[in-house]
Amino acid sequence: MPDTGLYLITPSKFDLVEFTGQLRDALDGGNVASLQLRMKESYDEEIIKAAKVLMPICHEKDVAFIVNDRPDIARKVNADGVHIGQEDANIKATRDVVGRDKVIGVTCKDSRHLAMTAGEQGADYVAFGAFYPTITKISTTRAKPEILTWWQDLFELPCVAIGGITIENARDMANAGADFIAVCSGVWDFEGGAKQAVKKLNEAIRQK
Ligand code: TZP
Ligand code: MG
Repeated sequence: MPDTGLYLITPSKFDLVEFTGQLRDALDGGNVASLQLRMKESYDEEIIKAAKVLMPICHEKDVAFIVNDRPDIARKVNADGVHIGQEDANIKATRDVVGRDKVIGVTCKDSRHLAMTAGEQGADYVAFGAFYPTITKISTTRAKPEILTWWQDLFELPCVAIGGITIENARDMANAGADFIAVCSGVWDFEGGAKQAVKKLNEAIRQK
């Protein structure tokens, strides 16, 4: 099985100058597959401005840039993809907005049915969670690691594990079958700094 990838998620609110430094630091720590811009408390103009600043930093390091919730903004800034929830736009409408060559990721909570439906409708990855307690997202479902193993055994489409993932539990997610682990506070709030967090997460998810 290939190594599990690291998928970073931005905090929902941040100072752009400060976060730019934190992101550069994080990306110096080791391999990162993608960054999701998840600005839940900002105006469109702020999201677009952040995308314009952060996306080139990601692209310098071959990190895919994914916009949360908003196919329209993903298209406007020419991001690499969009991550949508069950309450956001549907997959077919999202595909029409972002185009065939962009990534569409879909939150499937703890539901096998939602994940299979997302796959049938053309999602490029499915995300399960939350696997551990998290303060980043308030009302969220709890998923068990078995859902990752079940998905990995049956389907080719990548699965992303999300919710409360830290350097302590990342290996369990990788061993359960996560193609990617998505991490927010486990990186940005790590006491040793974002660079160390990325380094240690890489060590944790590397297959031996
Ligand atoms: N979806 C399910 S849990 C979650 C999202 C966006 C929050 C992930 O953040 P953290 O800080 O890694 O738990
Ligand atoms: Mg959403």
